[in-house]
Amino acid sequence: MESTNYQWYPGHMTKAKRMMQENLKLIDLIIELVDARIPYSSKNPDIDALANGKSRIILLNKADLSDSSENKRWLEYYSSRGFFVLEIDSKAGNNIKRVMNVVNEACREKRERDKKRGIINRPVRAMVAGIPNVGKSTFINSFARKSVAKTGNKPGVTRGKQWIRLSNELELLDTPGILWPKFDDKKIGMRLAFIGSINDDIIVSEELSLELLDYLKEYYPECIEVRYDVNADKVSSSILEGIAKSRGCLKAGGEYDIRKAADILLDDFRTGKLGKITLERPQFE
Ligand SMILES: Nc1nc2c(ncn2[C@@H]2O[C@H](COP(=O)(O)OP(=O)(O)O)[C@@H](O)[C@H]2O)c(=O)[nH]1
Ligand SMILES: [Mg+2]
Repeated sequence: MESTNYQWYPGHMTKAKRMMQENLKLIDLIIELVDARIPYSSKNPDIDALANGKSRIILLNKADLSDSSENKRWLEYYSSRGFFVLEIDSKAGNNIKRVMNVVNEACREKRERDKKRGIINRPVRAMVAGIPNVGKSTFINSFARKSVAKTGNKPGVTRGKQWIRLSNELELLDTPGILWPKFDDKKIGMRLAFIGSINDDIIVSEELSLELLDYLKEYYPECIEVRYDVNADKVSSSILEGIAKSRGCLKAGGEYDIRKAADILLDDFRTGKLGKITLERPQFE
């Protein structure tokens, strides 16, 4: 299992890409997980070229942590781009039962094509994919538990790969495809760091927290005000100082410990204590 704060080097990316290309040969359907708090930046764009011709599902995972009105807009956005979409919370299992309906929708055309060619009873093969820490393993466990329990099926082994037989119509590759996060753009890198998906060491937490505050004070000022009792209508460095003050983050000499306040803010955001927050707005053309 890949770990949290996975560091990506060119070697990792090449390997992930190669694995993805091999797995894509075996499947009909890609179930791609993105993080509902950053549905754009947590989606690897390279997959679109590699996935040419496959049925596509996008699941907005961790929807328990994101803004539900923004979830709706993102679902619309990806749906308008030809994806089948659903918001889910893999950890609590919310909406997981509906995934099978979306799978069936996404595969309808393929099944009809098969039928016309006289191919019957060939299950659709799917793979779960996404960047590290987006919730792939949690989702597979939850989805498999919910589906397998109903059908009483067992995992199967085929062509050297482990498949989980979810129904007579669907088999899921039991190891997810790891997509490489793409952060050539500094903004994207920042957003991936906000959710804790790339190593904190790359960007110092103080800088990161100031960037987060720039966004929060514009879109979710009440979240800052409610949690820290700090007026959000100030420059971000003053807000951070206000957080240090209200949380009693002091250094030995009595100075505010800004680094500590930054870590509190980032941790509160990541764990949802700040509220349900989405950090990106879809751009409809
Ligand atoms: N709040 C929340 N946490 C989740 C959800 N799905 C996964 N997680 C958490 O995200 C972390 C990474 O999940 P994991 O399945 O290991 O991600 P993977 O690297 O893509 O396989 C774990 O701490 C999970 O408990 C979700 O829908 N909501
Ligand atoms: Mg995993």
